[in-house]
Amino acid sequence: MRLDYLTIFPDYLDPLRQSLTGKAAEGGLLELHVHDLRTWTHDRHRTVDDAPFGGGAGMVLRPEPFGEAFDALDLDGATVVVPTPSGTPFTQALARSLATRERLVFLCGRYEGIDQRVLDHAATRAEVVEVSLGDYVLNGGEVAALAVTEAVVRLLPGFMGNAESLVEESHEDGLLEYPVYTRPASWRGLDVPDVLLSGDHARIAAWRSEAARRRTAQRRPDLLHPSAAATAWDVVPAT
Ligand code: 6GU
Repeated sequence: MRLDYLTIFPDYLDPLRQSLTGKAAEGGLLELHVHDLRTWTHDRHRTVDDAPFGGGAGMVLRPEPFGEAFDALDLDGATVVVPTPSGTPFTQALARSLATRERLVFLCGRYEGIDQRVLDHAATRAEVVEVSLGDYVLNGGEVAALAVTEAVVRLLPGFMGNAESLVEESHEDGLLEYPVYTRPASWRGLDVPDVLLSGDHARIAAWRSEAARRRTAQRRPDLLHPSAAATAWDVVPAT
């Protein structure tokens, strides 16, 4: 898979070179290309933004540098991913879908956003997906692009050593993950649930499935009953 990032803060994406994504790039599973959007400016100040037409606060990223970048990077056939709080919610299902693409191009916005025509134009040359990590506001798309990248790349065949840990984890089955424990069996007066020490694999599986259900009902009722979505995040329970 080839990944391109257009950003005015290329250093923000340095973490891609580290840890598992960095290894995957070194091993040839990934090709990473981080581009400074200012590469495609021509004025002395390398201007990328301007005031919004119609007035209002903040600045908007101008279309021309993106247009030149699209031409230089040959966008055709790629999937363009635009992190924005007004995007469609990024989910494990969307991560799985993006993991099937040959090439993702991330457009990282800053300020009030990217001129809408950038997205409209890109949509004539590529598939465009606007994604949001959740209902809160980040300063720009870079951190979100890192999050999306990590969620997608770990699903690529050959990325993870242990494919089973992929199947067992939160959201793969539509539920949150059950609590996990390791040694010691007793620690600071807190004991690991007996059933996990029993060696009875059927009972362990039943306990885990019930624990996952209980946790999901408490923390994310919307996952069990989609109509509960509106109230799901109003409170943070103690446990
Ligand atoms: Cl994907 N981008 C930005 N800039 N802010 C966000 C977000 C994305 N998701 C939540 N807040």
